[in-house]
Parts: sequence; C-alpha cells; structure tokens
Amino acid sequence: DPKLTPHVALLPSAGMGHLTPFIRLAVLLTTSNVRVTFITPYPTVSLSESQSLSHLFSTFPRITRKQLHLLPLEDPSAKSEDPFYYHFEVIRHSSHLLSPLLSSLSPPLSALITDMSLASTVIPITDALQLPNYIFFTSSAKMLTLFLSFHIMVDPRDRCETSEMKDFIKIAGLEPIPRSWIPPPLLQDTKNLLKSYFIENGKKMTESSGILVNTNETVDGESLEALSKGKVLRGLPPVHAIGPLPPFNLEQSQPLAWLDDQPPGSVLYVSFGSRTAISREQIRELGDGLVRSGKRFLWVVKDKKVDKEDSLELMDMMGQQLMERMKEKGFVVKNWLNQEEVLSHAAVGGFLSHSGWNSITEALWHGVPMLLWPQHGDQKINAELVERIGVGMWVKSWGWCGEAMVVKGEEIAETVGELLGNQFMRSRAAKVRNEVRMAVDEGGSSYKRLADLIESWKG
Ligand code: BUP
Repeated sequence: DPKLTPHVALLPSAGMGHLTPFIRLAVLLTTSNVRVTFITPYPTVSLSESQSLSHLFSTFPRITRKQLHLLPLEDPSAKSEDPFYYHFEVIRHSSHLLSPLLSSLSPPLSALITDMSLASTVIPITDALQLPNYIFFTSSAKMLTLFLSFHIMVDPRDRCETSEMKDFIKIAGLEPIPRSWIPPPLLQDTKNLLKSYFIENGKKMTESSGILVNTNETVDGESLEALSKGKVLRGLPPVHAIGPLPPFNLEQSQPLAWLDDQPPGSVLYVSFGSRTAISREQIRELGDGLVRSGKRFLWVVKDKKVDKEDSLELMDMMGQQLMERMKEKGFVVKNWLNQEEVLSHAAVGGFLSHSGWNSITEALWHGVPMLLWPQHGDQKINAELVERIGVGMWVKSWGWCGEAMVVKGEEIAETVGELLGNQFMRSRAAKVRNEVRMAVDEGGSSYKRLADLIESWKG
C-alpha cells in the first residue's frame, strides 16, 4: 500500500564519493519501511564502485536493483580531463533510457532522488513524468552555496566575475571565501567539464522538489541557516540536512591484525580518497615525513585516479630504502582498505585526509581528529569547516595537488606530531562525535527531517 510504504528510486552518478552516501541513504530508507529501487549506471568507472554495489545488494536483497546500461560516447577526448566527470557526460548521453525505466517500475514511484551531477539531465525527465524529484548534494552545505550561486557569478550580464571574484568570492548571505579555495577549473576562462557541470546543474537544481545534503548544523550551521532563510538565493526548494548518514559496514573484509596490535589512539591513518593520486615525489616525501615523525601509521597509497589502472608495486613507488624505513612503525597498502573499519578502530588516533566530504563525515562519526590536506575540488571549503569546529588542522601553505611545491618530510613530520599530541583536539572530536550521532538518532534534527520527508511521500 503506497499510503504506508512509499516507493523511492535512487540514481547515483560516478565515483565512490558520490556512490557511498547514496548507499547509506538506501540502507536508511529500506530500514525505515520505504521500498527502494536503486538504479546503477552500468558499467561503473572503478572496481570499488562495483564491489560496493555487490555488497549492498547481497546484504539488502529487498532493495531492487535496476541497471541503466550506458551507451558509449562517440567523442571520448574529454576523458583524459577527469574520468569521473567524464562519466557524468556518459550518463547524460544515455538519459533517454531513463524515462521508460522509471515508468516501468511497479508500484509507481513516489519520488526519485538523484545526484547533483545529474540534476539538469534528470529534472526534465521527471517533470515530464510528473514525478517529484530530489537532488542529493553529496558534499558540504557550504559547497552547496557555491554550487547554487556559481552560474550567477559567471553570468556575463552580472559583473561579479570581474569585480567580486578578484581575491574573494562573495556568496550572498555568507562570509567571503578566498579565491584560492575555489576549485581551480572553475576559475579558468576556458570551458571544462567541472565548470559546465557546476553551471548547468547548479542552475537546474533550483527547480527540484527539494535538496538533500549529508550534513547538519554542528558542522555547517552558517550555510544551512543562510540557505533556509533565502539569503543565498531566493525561491530555493527546501534544503533538507539529513546527515551525517550513518556508515554501514557492508564489506566482509579481513580484520586488520596489524591495527589490533597497536596501542589505543597511537596510529595515524593516511588516505587521500578514492580518486586522488599524488605525485611520486610527494609520496616519497610523505613517506619520509611519516617515518621521521616517529609515530605509527597506516597508509593507503594510490598511483592512479582509477583503481583498475593502478598496477604499480609499492616497492617501485617508494624505493627499497623508504620501504625498509617504514617497516618498523608503518603499514602501507595499495589502493583500498575498509576505511570504516579503520576509523572505528581504537588504535587510530588521527587521520591525514584529503578532506573528501565522506571521509570527513566518517571521521566526525568516529571522533577521529584530522590533519587536512586538500587536493582538489570541494576539499579546501570542506577543510575549513572542520578546522572551524576544532577537530582538524589545516596547513594552508601546503596547497593543492599538482601545484609546483612539494611539501618536505621534515615539515610533515612536525605537523603529524602536533596532531597526535593534541589532547584538546581529541576531546573536542569526542564531543562532536556525540553531537553528530545525536542528530541522526531517533528524535534528532536530521532524523526528524528524513522522517518528515518519508511522511510526505506517503499516499
Ligand atoms: Br581510498 C578509500 N577505503 O581505501 P570521499 C576510500 N574509502 O572505504 P573521494 C574506503 O571511499 P569525492 C579506501 O570511506 C569514503 O566513504 C571512504 O569518499 C571510502 O573522497 C569514500 O572521502 C571516499 O568523499 O570522493 O573518493 O575523493 O571527490 O567525490 O569527495
């Protein structure tokens, strides 16, 4: 009975950073008595995406799986710019397959929730079907304010680009943001995938039935208030802060025996997310820095943006000498380990992170203080939010990935020591952990907002 059990379809786009929160939302909805159809654009870019999806469907067989079979794009020249942004285009190119898929679902849908990268593709389709459409923004609310305002800033009829975008970017209702925090492709004069993705989707998502965002007032209070009071943009659809979505450990991975042997709070976990490969030179300096710090560390290393293409051995990346030096206190793995399992482990006392929004929400959830080293995209804007609530350190001079400067081992060692020795930050992280969990527990602010949404889909 749709009056009691609404039927909602979820359509994520490409990359673990976008897929993971959709998986968490699917789990939350299915355990809240919502019928869930999960549409997966197929094939995925990375192996980790297809593996996470297999875990989801085997753990929750009552979630219906539908595949959107992607047609190849004629002109793959833009693929080299970024394989994940390029995949957004591939999905868009196959969007005509979506309407028949949605109409064929039974019982009929109450709503479709899609990713922000697909807003301009999906909204016209759901409008034609008279189906309520929600856009799930998988980064911070602060980033959402930029996403929603960017198309106005670059509009040539508006003079903002030349005057206001000089040293600071001004988003209505918020403190100015230093230009250096803005993802560099957005500031280029030339066309690029990220810029057109921002302009087209940021504009179109204002026509959706609502915007979901994986955050809450503890981390993102300023932006959420500005958004809800109409200060950022007038006439916005409702913004529902429903996060941080609780992590679910779907993987049946081997327990990390090495971590079990380390003292509580002693290990620095190091990872730059699922789609960032830092330079060989910087990897070696980082390795040197970790050894020099004298601290224990667990490090996930990547050589390529896309995991399937990464075949280089650790020894070839690090060199024998560094491998030997790291043996005593470090544990290094290639590409992937179960981050959930790591962050929830008592031995972990700090997280050197690229500031991907999922990594941040997971570290907040587990009360792990962070050393933030943004590499691209939304990450500087995210890092500042964490720094502001006192659970992270951000050395701003370290810069983006690919900037000419390589940060030296000595400096990294010193900062790692500072993070792991910071008792204040540790107790602050424990406090924030409790706060964010309260928000999603029964009766909390995020819990209530999701429950209200589910109610609105009934009947
Ligand atoms: Br690497 C790695 N294990 O080894 P972010 C990542 N993850 O579970 P990103 C693992 O992938 P975007 C690993 O827990 C998080 O949920 C991690 O998302 C998981 O960064 C997710 O942190 C990574 O948002 O995506 O991958 O750079 O650029 O979209 O933020």
